Amino acid sequence: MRLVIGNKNYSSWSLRPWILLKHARIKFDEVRIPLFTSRGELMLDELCPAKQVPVLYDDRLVLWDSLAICEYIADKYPDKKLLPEHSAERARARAMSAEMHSGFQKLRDNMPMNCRRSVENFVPELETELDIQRIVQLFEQALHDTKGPWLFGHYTVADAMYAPVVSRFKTYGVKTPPLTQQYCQRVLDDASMKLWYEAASHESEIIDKAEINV
Ligand SMILES: N[C@@H](CCC(=O)N[C@@H](CS)C(=O)NCC(=O)O)C(=O)O
Repeated sequence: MRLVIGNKNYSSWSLRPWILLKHARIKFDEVRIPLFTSRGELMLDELCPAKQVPVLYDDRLVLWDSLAICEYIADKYPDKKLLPEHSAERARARAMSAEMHSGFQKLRDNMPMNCRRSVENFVPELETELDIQRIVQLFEQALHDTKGPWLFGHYTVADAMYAPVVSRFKTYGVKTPPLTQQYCQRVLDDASMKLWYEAASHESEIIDKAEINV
């Protein structure tokens, strides 16, 4: 399998399938596209049917969307249990992942993932704060119901889908209640997340629109 991703510092959609594969210890090759550069544009044209990352290549299959890739990995490796086993829990994990995939637009616009940055005194505007509150509500509910340590007890697609949100909470200094705080720390301390951060720290490209001014 080959996973095409964007800049590790900025590409939140790329982090999701990448961390799922790493966490499940599934071997894959990776191709990194430096987004918003002329070389990156050529690579997007060549490798990405929707001109976006991530894209997974597996034999003849070309899969161009982060959530579809995560679901495919869960299907392909059932022994890794990357979705909860019980159907109701499975459905909840899917709803939570889908809400991330299609929602939280204000958070995405106003708090872009930026692993290297630590933004002091960030004050979210109301609609962004509402996105944060909804995510915290989802985390608290899942962690309360399953007793953790991951959102659905063991590591699932839902944890991978929310990994970039945890990164944003760190970058922008979002204060959260204890259960969520513990969970966020676990995500950030995870060996795979540390590998991603380490690689991001060595990247030199700057994507201006993801560097917010406060
Ligand atoms: N819905 C897509 C979104 C993918 C996406 O927006 N990718 C961004 C990078 S994180 C991208 O490729 N941007 C490059 C561009 O738009 O030129 C998914 O879930 O995979």
